[in-house]
Amino acid sequence: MQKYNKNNDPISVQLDTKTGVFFPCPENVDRFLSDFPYMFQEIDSVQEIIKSGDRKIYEICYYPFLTDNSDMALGVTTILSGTVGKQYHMTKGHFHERNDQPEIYHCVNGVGFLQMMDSDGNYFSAPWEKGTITHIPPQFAHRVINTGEQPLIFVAVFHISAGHEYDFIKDKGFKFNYYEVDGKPKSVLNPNWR
Ligand code: PAN
Ligand code: ZN
Repeated sequence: MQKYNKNNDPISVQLDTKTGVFFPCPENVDRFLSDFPYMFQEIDSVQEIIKSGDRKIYEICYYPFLTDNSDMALGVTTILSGTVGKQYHMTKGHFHERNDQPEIYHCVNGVGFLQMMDSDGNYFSAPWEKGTITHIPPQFAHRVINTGEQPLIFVAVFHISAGHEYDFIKDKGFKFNYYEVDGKPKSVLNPNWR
């Protein structure tokens, strides 16, 4: 995240849970397929999409609540519906740099799964729908999959100092990937895992 001024007064922000429009949005990040092609297993489909102009997979709006002695933040993520080949759209996924930093994710629209995994491969997948709130303990990587036909929108609450560590997931992936099989989501062991 960028550097922001501190504000010790209470602040309220507004989220439209149907559209994901969040106001005010001081920092918006779009993630395209070409930003994380390695997460998707069907290489021909990945190359075809990128060659024909790329595709936005999700966007995040970050809002920092910095005071003189605290650093809470919100991130509102909207994952567009779709698949790359048969693999559903998802976030990159990451660990936190700090090993004492949990996070709360709150699904406000759509359906899918929140995958969580520690570095030993202990793995959990929480089925998600509008209204599901999940506590992600420290030292668990987290990644969200949109398996529905609507945008999947979720609110993340975390400390900015938690940091993002993407390399482990980039190198090893998650233990399981989600594919559309006969119109339904199916979890399949990642052949590249370990
Ligand atoms: C979230 C994520 C956001 C995007 O705010 O950063 O959903 O996912 P990736 O960071 O994996 O691309 C969060 O977990 N913050 O800690
Ligand atoms: Zn996180």
